[in-house]
Amino acid sequence: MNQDIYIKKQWFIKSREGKVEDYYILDTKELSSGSFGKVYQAKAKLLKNDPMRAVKVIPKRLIENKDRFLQEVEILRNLDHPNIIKLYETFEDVRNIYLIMELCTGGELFDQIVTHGQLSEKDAQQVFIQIMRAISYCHSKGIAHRDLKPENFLYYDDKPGSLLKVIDFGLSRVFRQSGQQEKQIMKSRTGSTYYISPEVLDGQYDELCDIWSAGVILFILLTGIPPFNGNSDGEIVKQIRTGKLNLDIKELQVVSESAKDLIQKMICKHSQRLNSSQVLQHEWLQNLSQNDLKLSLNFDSLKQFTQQSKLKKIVLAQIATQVSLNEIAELSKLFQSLDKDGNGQLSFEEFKNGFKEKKNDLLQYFEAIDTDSSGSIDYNEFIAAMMERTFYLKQDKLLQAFQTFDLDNDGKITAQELKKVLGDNDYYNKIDSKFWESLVKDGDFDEDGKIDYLEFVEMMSDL
Ligand code: PIT
Repeated sequence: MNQDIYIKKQWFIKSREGKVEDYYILDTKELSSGSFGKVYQAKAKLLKNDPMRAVKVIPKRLIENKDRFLQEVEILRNLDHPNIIKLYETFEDVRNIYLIMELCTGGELFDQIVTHGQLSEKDAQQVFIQIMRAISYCHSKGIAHRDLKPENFLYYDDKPGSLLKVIDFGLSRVFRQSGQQEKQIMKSRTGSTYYISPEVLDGQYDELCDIWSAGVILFILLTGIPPFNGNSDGEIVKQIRTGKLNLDIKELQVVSESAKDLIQKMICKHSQRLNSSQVLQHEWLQNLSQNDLKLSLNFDSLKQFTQQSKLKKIVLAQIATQVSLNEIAELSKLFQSLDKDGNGQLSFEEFKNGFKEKKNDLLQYFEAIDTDSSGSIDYNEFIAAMMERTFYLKQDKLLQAFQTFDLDNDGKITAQELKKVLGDNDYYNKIDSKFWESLVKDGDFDEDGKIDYLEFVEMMSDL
Protein backbone atom coordinates (compact mmCIF):
# COMPACT_ATOMS: atom_id res chain seq x y z
CA MET A 1 0.00 0.00 0.00
CA ASN A 2 1.18 3.53 -0.68
CA GLN A 3 2.40 5.21 2.43
CA ASP A 4 4.06 8.18 0.83
CA ILE A 5 1.26 10.59 0.32
CA TYR A 6 0.46 13.10 2.94
CA ILE A 7 -2.67 15.22 2.89
CA LYS A 8 -3.98 17.92 5.16
CA LYS A 9 -7.44 19.12 4.40
CA GLN A 10 -6.66 22.77 5.07
CA TRP A 11 -4.49 22.89 1.96
CA PHE A 12 -7.65 22.73 -0.09
CA ILE A 13 -9.48 25.49 1.70
CA LYS A 14 -8.13 28.24 -0.44
CA SER A 15 -7.74 31.88 0.05
CA ARG A 16 -8.71 33.37 -3.29
CA GLU A 17 -7.92 36.73 -4.68
CA GLY A 18 -10.54 36.79 -7.41
CA LYS A 19 -13.78 38.67 -7.05
CA VAL A 20 -16.20 37.01 -4.70
CA GLU A 21 -19.05 38.05 -7.04
CA ASP A 22 -17.59 35.84 -9.75
CA TYR A 23 -18.21 32.79 -7.62
CA TYR A 24 -21.10 33.66 -5.33
CA ILE A 25 -24.34 35.58 -5.50
CA LEU A 26 -24.79 37.28 -2.16
CA ASP A 27 -28.29 37.81 -0.82
CA THR A 28 -29.03 41.34 0.28
CA LYS A 29 -30.73 40.14 3.43
CA GLU A 30 -28.47 39.57 6.40
CA LEU A 31 -28.60 36.24 8.19
CA SER A 32 -27.16 37.78 11.28
CA SER A 33 -24.88 40.57 12.19
CA GLY A 34 -22.50 38.92 14.55
CA SER A 35 -19.49 40.43 16.15
CA PHE A 36 -17.38 42.17 13.55
CA GLY A 37 -19.08 41.89 10.25
CA LYS A 38 -22.30 40.70 8.76
CA VAL A 39 -23.30 37.27 7.58
CA TYR A 40 -25.24 36.84 4.35
CA GLN A 41 -26.80 33.89 2.65
CA ALA A 42 -25.20 33.21 -0.72
CA LYS A 43 -25.44 30.90 -3.69
CA ALA A 44 -22.40 29.33 -5.32
CA LYS A 45 -22.54 29.91 -9.06
CA LEU A 46 -20.55 26.80 -9.92
CA LEU A 47 -22.37 24.27 -7.79
CA LYS A 48 -25.53 22.55 -8.90
CA ASN A 49 -26.51 20.20 -6.15
CA ASP A 50 -26.05 22.08 -2.97
CA PRO A 51 -25.05 25.65 -3.70
CA MET A 52 -26.19 27.51 -0.60
CA ARG A 53 -23.57 29.00 1.70
CA ALA A 54 -23.21 31.55 4.47
CA VAL A 55 -20.73 34.35 3.81
CA LYS A 56 -19.28 36.46 6.57
CA VAL A 57 -18.07 39.81 5.29
CA ILE A 58 -15.41 41.33 7.52
CA PRO A 59 -14.36 44.92 6.83
CA LYS A 60 -10.58 45.12 6.90
CA ARG A 61 -10.65 48.38 8.79
CA LEU A 62 -11.97 46.48 11.82
CA ILE A 63 -9.07 44.10 11.79
CA GLU A 64 -6.45 45.24 14.20
CA ASN A 65 -3.69 42.80 13.46
CA LYS A 66 -3.82 41.18 10.05
CA ASP A 67 -1.35 38.38 10.79
CA ARG A 68 -3.10 37.47 13.94
CA PHE A 69 -6.41 37.48 12.11
CA LEU A 70 -5.10 35.20 9.39
CA GLN A 71 -3.75 32.90 12.07
CA GLU A 72 -7.23 32.65 13.47
CA VAL A 73 -8.70 31.90 10.07
CA GLU A 74 -6.02 29.23 9.77
CA ILE A 75 -7.40 27.67 12.95
CA LEU A 76 -10.86 27.63 11.45
CA ARG A 77 -9.46 25.98 8.29
CA ASN A 78 -7.86 23.36 10.44
CA LEU A 79 -10.94 22.43 12.42
CA ASP A 80 -12.72 19.38 11.11
CA HIS A 81 -15.65 18.24 13.19
CA PRO A 82 -19.40 17.68 12.59
CA ASN A 83 -20.33 20.10 15.39
CA ILE A 84 -18.16 22.95 14.15
CA ILE A 85 -19.08 25.28 11.34
CA LYS A 86 -17.26 24.35 8.19
CA LEU A 87 -15.15 26.87 6.31
CA TYR A 88 -15.08 26.28 2.55
CA GLU A 89 -12.85 29.03 1.29
CA THR A 90 -11.97 32.67 1.79
CA PHE A 91 -11.74 35.73 -0.45
CA GLU A 92 -10.02 39.00 -0.03
CA ASP A 93 -10.51 42.29 -1.86
CA VAL A 94 -9.47 45.85 -1.10
CA ARG A 95 -12.13 46.42 1.50
CA ASN A 96 -13.13 43.09 2.99
CA ILE A 97 -12.27 39.57 3.84
CA TYR A 98 -14.95 37.00 3.07
CA LEU A 99 -15.38 33.71 4.88
CA ILE A 100 -17.41 31.24 2.84
CA MET A 101 -19.04 28.86 5.27
CA GLU A 102 -21.59 26.17 5.64
CA LEU A 103 -25.15 27.50 5.75
CA CYS A 104 -27.11 26.78 8.89
CA THR A 105 -30.81 27.44 8.61
CA GLY A 106 -32.15 26.01 11.87
CA GLY A 107 -31.67 29.10 14.03
CA GLU A 108 -29.74 29.74 17.21
CA LEU A 109 -29.81 27.54 20.27
CA PHE A 110 -30.53 30.82 22.01
CA ASP A 111 -33.88 31.12 20.22
CA GLN A 112 -34.81 27.57 21.11
CA ILE A 113 -34.25 28.35 24.78
CA VAL A 114 -36.20 31.59 24.53
CA THR A 115 -39.10 29.84 22.82
CA HIS A 116 -39.25 26.84 25.14
CA GLY A 117 -38.07 28.39 28.38
CA GLN A 118 -36.29 25.26 29.42
CA LEU A 119 -35.66 21.87 27.88
CA SER A 120 -36.49 18.42 29.18
CA GLU A 121 -33.51 16.65 30.65
CA LYS A 122 -33.42 14.32 27.69
CA ASP A 123 -33.43 17.14 25.15
CA ALA A 124 -30.84 19.01 27.16
CA GLN A 125 -28.60 15.95 27.04
CA GLN A 126 -28.86 15.76 23.27
CA VAL A 127 -27.95 19.42 22.94
CA PHE A 128 -25.25 19.41 25.57
CA ILE A 129 -23.38 16.37 24.31
CA GLN A 130 -22.92 18.11 20.97
CA ILE A 131 -21.64 21.23 22.67
CA MET A 132 -19.15 19.16 24.65
CA ARG A 133 -18.01 17.17 21.64
CA ALA A 134 -17.15 20.35 19.81
CA ILE A 135 -15.32 21.73 22.85
CA SER A 136 -13.49 18.50 23.51
CA TYR A 137 -12.30 18.32 19.93
CA CYS A 138 -11.04 21.89 20.02
CA HIS A 139 -9.29 21.44 23.32
CA SER A 140 -7.59 18.33 21.99
CA LYS A 141 -6.21 20.59 19.27
CA GLY A 142 -5.10 23.20 21.75
CA ILE A 143 -7.77 25.71 20.87
CA ALA A 144 -10.08 27.46 23.30
CA HIS A 145 -13.22 29.22 22.10
CA ARG A 146 -13.50 31.72 24.96
CA ASP A 147 -16.87 33.08 23.96
CA LEU A 148 -19.27 30.19 24.30
CA LYS A 149 -22.89 31.19 24.59
CA PRO A 150 -26.19 29.97 23.15
CA GLU A 151 -26.03 32.61 20.40
CA ASN A 152 -22.92 30.89 19.09
CA PHE A 153 -24.59 27.55 18.46
CA LEU A 154 -26.66 27.16 15.31
CA TYR A 155 -28.88 24.32 14.17
CA TYR A 156 -27.89 23.05 10.77
CA ASP A 157 -31.51 22.79 9.60
CA ASP A 158 -34.96 22.62 11.15
CA LYS A 159 -35.41 18.86 11.01
CA PRO A 160 -35.77 17.07 14.33
CA GLY A 161 -32.40 15.86 15.58
CA SER A 162 -30.56 18.45 13.52
CA LEU A 163 -26.86 18.90 14.21
CA LEU A 164 -25.75 21.79 16.35
CA LYS A 165 -22.72 23.76 15.16
CA VAL A 166 -20.43 26.16 16.97
CA ILE A 167 -19.65 29.39 15.18
CA ASP A 168 -17.43 32.37 15.87
CA PHE A 169 -14.33 30.43 16.66
CA GLY A 170 -11.64 32.33 18.42
CA LEU A 171 -11.94 35.20 16.00
CA SER A 172 -13.19 37.64 18.57
CA ARG A 173 -9.89 38.39 20.21
CA VAL A 174 -8.21 39.82 17.14
CA PHE A 175 -10.65 42.61 16.58
CA ARG A 176 -10.79 46.22 17.43
CA GLN A 177 -14.06 47.35 18.85
CA SER A 178 -15.09 50.52 17.14
CA GLY A 179 -14.19 53.22 19.61
CA GLN A 180 -13.28 50.89 22.42
CA GLN A 181 -10.20 49.37 23.86
CA GLU A 182 -9.70 45.60 24.06
CA LYS A 183 -10.83 43.64 27.10
CA GLN A 184 -14.34 44.95 26.54
CA ILE A 185 -14.81 42.33 23.91
CA MET A 186 -16.24 39.59 26.08
CA LYS A 187 -18.80 41.93 27.54
CA SER A 188 -19.63 43.79 24.40
CA ARG A 189 -22.46 41.64 23.10
CA THR A 190 -25.68 41.54 25.02
CA GLY A 191 -25.91 38.57 27.24
CA SER A 192 -22.38 37.35 27.00
CA THR A 193 -21.58 38.44 30.55
CA TYR A 194 -23.56 35.51 31.92
CA TYR A 195 -21.06 32.99 30.62
CA ILE A 196 -17.74 34.51 31.62
CA SER A 197 -15.63 32.56 34.07
CA PRO A 198 -13.99 34.33 37.01
CA GLU A 199 -10.49 33.70 35.58
CA VAL A 200 -11.40 35.43 32.33
CA LEU A 201 -12.59 38.40 34.36
CA ASP A 202 -9.18 38.40 36.01
CA GLY A 203 -7.49 38.19 32.64
CA GLN A 204 -5.63 34.94 33.28
CA TYR A 205 -7.20 31.87 31.85
CA ASP A 206 -6.79 28.70 29.85
CA GLU A 207 -9.15 26.43 27.95
CA LEU A 208 -11.03 25.49 31.14
CA CYS A 209 -12.85 28.81 30.81
CA ASP A 210 -14.88 27.06 28.09
CA ILE A 211 -15.95 24.41 30.61
CA TRP A 212 -17.28 27.09 32.92
CA SER A 213 -19.21 28.71 30.08
CA ALA A 214 -20.56 25.34 28.99
CA GLY A 215 -21.65 24.73 32.58
CA VAL A 216 -23.57 27.99 32.54
CA ILE A 217 -25.20 26.97 29.25
CA LEU A 218 -26.17 23.63 30.77
CA PHE A 219 -27.69 25.40 33.76
CA ILE A 220 -29.73 27.59 31.44
CA LEU A 221 -30.81 24.65 29.27
CA LEU A 222 -32.21 22.89 32.34
CA THR A 223 -33.75 25.83 34.14
CA GLY A 224 -34.33 28.57 31.59
CA ILE A 225 -32.55 31.06 33.87
CA PRO A 226 -28.91 32.04 34.23
CA PRO A 227 -27.03 30.96 37.39
CA PHE A 228 -25.51 34.42 37.85
CA ASN A 229 -27.85 37.28 37.27
CA GLY A 230 -28.35 40.94 37.96
CA ASN A 231 -29.74 44.13 36.56
CA SER A 232 -26.47 45.21 35.03
CA ASP A 233 -23.24 43.71 33.78
CA GLY A 234 -21.60 44.99 36.95
CA GLU A 235 -24.03 43.08 39.14
CA ILE A 236 -23.63 39.90 37.14
CA VAL A 237 -19.87 40.15 37.38
CA LYS A 238 -20.16 40.56 41.15
CA GLN A 239 -22.21 37.39 41.34
CA ILE A 240 -19.69 35.48 39.25
CA ARG A 241 -16.84 36.69 41.43
CA THR A 242 -18.46 35.37 44.61
CA GLY A 243 -18.27 31.97 42.95
CA LYS A 244 -21.37 30.85 44.82
CA LEU A 245 -23.57 28.62 42.77
CA ASN A 246 -27.07 28.21 44.10
CA LEU A 247 -28.59 24.88 43.15
CA ASP A 248 -31.35 25.20 45.67
CA ILE A 249 -33.92 26.74 43.35
CA LYS A 250 -37.32 25.50 42.37
CA GLU A 251 -36.41 25.12 38.69
CA LEU A 252 -33.85 22.48 39.65
CA GLN A 253 -36.14 20.44 41.87
CA VAL A 254 -37.20 18.19 39.02
CA VAL A 255 -33.67 17.85 37.67
CA SER A 256 -31.67 14.68 38.40
CA GLU A 257 -28.88 14.64 41.00
CA SER A 258 -26.56 13.49 38.30
CA ALA A 259 -27.15 16.63 36.22
CA LYS A 260 -26.66 18.85 39.26
CA ASP A 261 -23.45 17.02 40.11
CA LEU A 262 -22.12 17.74 36.64
CA ILE A 263 -23.06 21.43 36.83
CA GLN A 264 -21.23 21.73 40.13
CA LYS A 265 -18.11 20.21 38.66
CA MET A 266 -18.14 22.66 35.76
CA ILE A 267 -19.12 25.89 37.49
CA CYS A 268 -16.51 25.84 40.21
CA LYS A 269 -12.98 26.89 41.05
CA HIS A 270 -10.52 26.38 38.24
CA SER A 271 -8.51 23.88 40.27
CA GLN A 272 -11.54 21.65 40.80
CA ARG A 273 -13.10 21.91 37.37
CA LEU A 274 -13.46 18.88 35.09
CA ASN A 275 -11.75 18.96 31.73
CA SER A 276 -13.68 18.26 28.55
CA SER A 277 -13.06 14.54 28.34
CA GLN A 278 -14.01 14.14 31.99
CA VAL A 279 -17.26 15.97 31.26
CA LEU A 280 -17.97 13.63 28.35
CA GLN A 281 -17.34 10.69 30.66
CA HIS A 282 -19.61 12.01 33.39
CA GLU A 283 -22.49 9.67 34.14
CA TRP A 284 -25.11 12.20 33.10
CA LEU A 285 -23.86 11.91 29.53
CA GLN A 286 -23.27 8.17 29.63
CA ASN A 287 -26.75 6.69 29.53
CA LEU A 288 -27.59 8.54 26.35
CA SER A 289 -29.23 5.97 24.14
CA GLN A 290 -26.61 6.03 21.43
CA ASN A 291 -29.19 5.33 18.81
CA ASP A 292 -26.88 2.93 17.10
CA LEU A 293 -27.84 3.43 13.56
CA LYS A 294 -27.33 -0.18 12.63
CA LEU A 295 -25.08 1.22 9.96
CA SER A 296 -21.76 -0.28 9.25
CA LEU A 297 -18.77 0.62 7.18
CA ASN A 298 -18.78 -0.45 3.59
CA PHE A 299 -15.69 -2.56 3.23
CA ASP A 300 -15.75 -2.40 -0.56
CA SER A 301 -15.64 1.41 -0.71
CA LEU A 302 -12.81 1.32 1.75
CA LYS A 303 -10.87 -1.22 -0.23
CA GLN A 304 -11.44 0.75 -3.40
CA PHE A 305 -10.18 3.92 -1.82
CA THR A 306 -6.95 2.39 -0.58
CA GLN A 307 -6.21 1.04 -4.03
CA GLN A 308 -6.57 4.38 -5.80
CA SER A 309 -3.63 6.17 -7.28
CA LYS A 310 -1.99 8.86 -5.15
CA LEU A 311 -3.36 11.69 -7.22
CA LYS A 312 -6.86 10.32 -7.07
CA LYS A 313 -6.68 10.14 -3.26
CA ILE A 314 -5.54 13.73 -3.19
CA VAL A 315 -8.46 14.78 -5.40
CA LEU A 316 -10.92 12.84 -3.26
CA ALA A 317 -9.63 14.65 -0.18
CA GLN A 318 -10.17 17.95 -1.98
CA ILE A 319 -13.72 17.01 -2.97
CA ALA A 320 -14.45 15.97 0.62
CA THR A 321 -13.48 19.42 1.90
CA GLN A 322 -16.12 20.98 -0.32
CA VAL A 323 -19.17 18.77 0.26
CA SER A 324 -22.02 19.95 2.38
CA LEU A 325 -23.64 18.01 5.16
CA ASN A 326 -26.82 17.46 3.14
CA GLU A 327 -24.88 15.48 0.63
CA ILE A 328 -23.18 13.16 3.07
CA ALA A 329 -25.74 12.98 5.86
CA GLU A 330 -25.53 9.21 6.24
CA LEU A 331 -21.74 9.12 6.31
CA SER A 332 -21.68 11.90 8.83
CA LYS A 333 -24.05 9.99 11.12
CA LEU A 334 -21.96 6.90 10.71
CA PHE A 335 -18.83 8.77 11.68
CA GLN A 336 -20.48 10.16 14.78
CA SER A 337 -21.87 6.82 15.88
CA LEU A 338 -18.43 5.22 15.57
CA ASP A 339 -16.76 8.05 17.46
CA LYS A 340 -17.67 6.68 20.89
CA ASP A 341 -15.64 9.10 22.97
CA GLY A 342 -16.91 11.98 20.89
CA ASN A 343 -13.58 13.63 20.25
CA GLY A 344 -14.15 13.85 16.51
CA GLN A 345 -11.42 11.45 15.54
CA LEU A 346 -11.63 7.70 15.05
CA SER A 347 -9.05 5.59 16.83
CA PHE A 348 -8.24 2.19 15.39
CA GLU A 349 -10.46 0.58 18.05
CA GLU A 350 -13.41 2.77 17.07
CA PHE A 351 -12.77 2.14 13.40
CA LYS A 352 -12.67 -1.62 13.94
CA ASN A 353 -16.08 -1.55 15.58
CA GLY A 354 -17.55 -0.16 12.40
CA PHE A 355 -17.42 -3.50 10.63
CA LYS A 356 -20.02 -6.18 11.01
CA GLU A 357 -17.59 -9.02 10.47
CA LYS A 358 -13.97 -9.43 11.37
CA LYS A 359 -11.70 -8.35 8.56
CA ASN A 360 -8.04 -9.00 8.05
CA ASP A 361 -5.48 -6.30 7.34
CA LEU A 362 -7.67 -3.63 8.89
CA LEU A 363 -4.72 -1.75 10.32
CA GLN A 364 -3.29 -1.33 6.86
CA TYR A 365 -6.55 0.18 5.63
CA PHE A 366 -6.73 2.39 8.66
CA GLU A 367 -3.27 3.75 7.95
CA ALA A 368 -4.11 4.33 4.32
CA ILE A 369 -7.11 6.49 5.26
CA ASP A 370 -5.12 8.41 7.84
CA THR A 371 -3.47 10.51 5.18
CA ASP A 372 -1.90 12.98 7.60
CA SER A 373 -0.43 10.11 9.68
CA SER A 374 -1.90 11.52 12.86
CA GLY A 375 -2.72 8.06 14.22
CA SER A 376 -6.45 8.65 14.02
CA ILE A 377 -8.95 9.22 11.26
CA ASP A 378 -10.26 12.76 10.96
CA TYR A 379 -13.74 13.58 9.76
CA ASN A 380 -12.56 14.78 6.36
CA GLU A 381 -10.31 11.74 5.88
CA PHE A 382 -13.27 9.52 6.65
CA ILE A 383 -15.52 11.28 4.14
CA ALA A 384 -12.81 11.19 1.46
CA ALA A 385 -12.40 7.45 1.85
CA MET A 386 -16.06 6.52 2.08
CA MET A 387 -17.75 8.77 -0.47
CA GLU A 388 -19.67 6.88 -3.11
CA ARG A 389 -18.35 6.83 -6.63
CA THR A 390 -21.66 8.01 -8.04
CA PHE A 391 -21.43 11.00 -5.78
CA TYR A 392 -17.91 12.26 -6.42
CA LEU A 393 -18.20 11.66 -10.14
CA LYS A 394 -20.80 14.39 -10.50
CA GLN A 395 -19.80 16.98 -13.10
CA ASP A 396 -19.81 20.01 -10.85
CA LYS A 397 -17.73 18.28 -8.17
CA LEU A 398 -15.11 17.20 -10.68
CA LEU A 399 -14.99 20.58 -12.35
CA GLN A 400 -14.55 22.38 -9.06
CA ALA A 401 -11.81 19.98 -8.03
CA PHE A 402 -10.07 20.41 -11.38
CA GLN A 403 -10.13 24.17 -11.00
CA THR A 404 -8.57 23.96 -7.57
CA PHE A 405 -5.51 22.37 -9.10
CA ASP A 406 -5.51 24.21 -12.43
CA LEU A 407 -4.19 27.38 -10.86
CA ASP A 408 -3.58 29.36 -14.04
CA ASN A 409 -6.88 28.32 -15.56
CA ASP A 410 -5.36 27.06 -18.79
CA GLY A 411 -7.29 23.80 -18.74
CA LYS A 412 -4.32 21.68 -17.73
CA ILE A 413 -2.84 20.51 -14.46
CA THR A 414 0.94 20.44 -14.32
CA ALA A 415 3.50 19.16 -11.85
CA GLN A 416 4.27 22.76 -10.84
CA GLU A 417 0.63 23.42 -10.06
CA LEU A 418 0.34 20.31 -7.91
CA LYS A 419 3.44 21.42 -6.07
CA LYS A 420 1.93 24.83 -5.50
CA VAL A 421 -1.34 23.48 -4.14
CA LEU A 422 0.16 20.83 -1.88
CA GLY A 423 3.78 21.70 -1.52
CA ASP A 424 3.90 24.78 0.63
CA ASN A 425 4.67 22.98 3.86
CA ASP A 426 7.47 21.21 5.70
CA TYR A 427 6.60 17.79 4.45
CA TYR A 428 6.60 18.40 0.72
CA ASN A 429 9.26 21.07 0.68
CA LYS A 430 11.79 18.34 1.23
CA ILE A 431 10.53 16.15 -1.57
CA ASP A 432 12.24 16.32 -4.94
CA SER A 433 10.58 17.24 -8.19
CA LYS A 434 10.33 13.66 -9.41
CA PHE A 435 7.51 13.17 -6.96
CA TRP A 436 5.36 15.83 -8.61
CA GLU A 437 6.02 14.39 -12.03
CA SER A 438 5.06 10.95 -10.81
CA LEU A 439 1.78 12.37 -9.52
CA VAL A 440 0.98 13.83 -12.92
CA LYS A 441 1.62 10.43 -14.50
CA ASP A 442 -1.33 9.06 -12.51
CA GLY A 443 -3.64 10.91 -14.87
CA ASP A 444 -1.56 11.84 -17.90
CA PHE A 445 -2.78 9.21 -20.30
CA ASP A 446 -1.49 10.82 -23.52
CA GLU A 447 1.88 11.40 -21.86
CA ASP A 448 2.24 15.08 -22.70
CA GLY A 449 3.28 15.90 -19.14
CA LYS A 450 -0.05 17.54 -18.25
CA ILE A 451 -3.52 16.47 -17.22
CA ASP A 452 -6.37 18.01 -19.16
CA TYR A 453 -9.96 17.87 -18.01
CA LEU A 454 -10.86 14.78 -20.01
CA GLU A 455 -7.92 12.91 -18.60
CA PHE A 456 -8.88 14.12 -15.18
CA VAL A 457 -12.41 12.76 -15.51
CA GLU A 458 -11.01 9.53 -16.92
CA MET A 459 -8.66 9.15 -13.98
CA MET A 460 -11.40 9.83 -11.45
CA SER A 461 -13.78 7.33 -13.04
CA ASP A 462 -11.17 4.58 -13.51
CA LEU A 463 -12.11 4.18 -17.13
C1 PIT B 1 -24.39 30.44 9.21
C2 PIT B 1 -25.57 31.10 9.48
C3 PIT B 1 -25.53 32.22 10.26
C4 PIT B 1 -24.34 32.69 10.78
C5 PIT B 1 -23.16 32.02 10.53
C6 PIT B 1 -23.20 30.90 9.73
C7 PIT B 1 -21.94 32.54 11.10
C8 PIT B 1 -20.83 31.85 11.16
C9 PIT B 1 -19.57 32.32 11.70
C10 PIT B 1 -19.41 33.58 12.25
C11 PIT B 1 -18.19 33.95 12.74
C12 PIT B 1 -17.10 33.07 12.68
C13 PIT B 1 -17.26 31.81 12.15
C14 PIT B 1 -18.49 31.46 11.67
O1 PIT B 1 -15.91 33.46 13.18
O2 PIT B 1 -26.69 32.85 10.56
O3 PIT B 1 -24.43 29.34 8.42
O4 PIT B 1 -17.99 35.15 13.27
